[in-house]
Amino acid sequence: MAKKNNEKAKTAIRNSQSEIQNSCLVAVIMGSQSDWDTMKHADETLTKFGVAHECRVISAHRSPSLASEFGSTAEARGLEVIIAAAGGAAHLAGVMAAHTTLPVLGVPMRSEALNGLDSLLATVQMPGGIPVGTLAIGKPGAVNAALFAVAILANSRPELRKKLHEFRAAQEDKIRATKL
Ligand code: RP5
Repeated sequence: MAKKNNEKAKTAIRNSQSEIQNSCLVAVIMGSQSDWDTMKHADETLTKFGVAHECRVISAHRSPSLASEFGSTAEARGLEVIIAAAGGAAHLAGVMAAHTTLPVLGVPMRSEALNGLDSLLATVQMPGGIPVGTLAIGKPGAVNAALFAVAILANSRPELRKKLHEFRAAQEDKIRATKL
């Protein structure tokens, strides 16, 4: 079962990596394929809201030229938000922010060595002048980064704003209906 899921994850990343898609509004990038299990939740959330997006593996350290090229061309390709996830010495979001004025949302991955504290500090502690909006470690951060991206896009897209209101109302209904 785990093997099947892993194959599915690999295919999903391969498909999304095939071409740089010009029509995408959001890019979900991550430092390693090992981040996909967490970042698939950002992918799922954006899909739920019908937001055109691409998911790719780009490493600030292992593929620095690709990272630089991706960040520098993002605006011209029509992207409006970049979600960048990385773990450990997590520089991906910061490197993206260094190359673009688009909003960059960083998602720290839960690392084996320090449980994500390393990723969190590396992502959040940007020098003044190059902002990264950092979300929570792991899955909640992946989901919230996608919701934050939707909120940014919703500023100029009433249909997305409506969907966000509906999402919040459904969430509240669920809490109100919970019987213990
Ligand atoms: C980071 O190093 C990645 O974002 C990942 O979270 C971490 C470990 O990567 P792998 O060694 O699993 O490829 O660059």
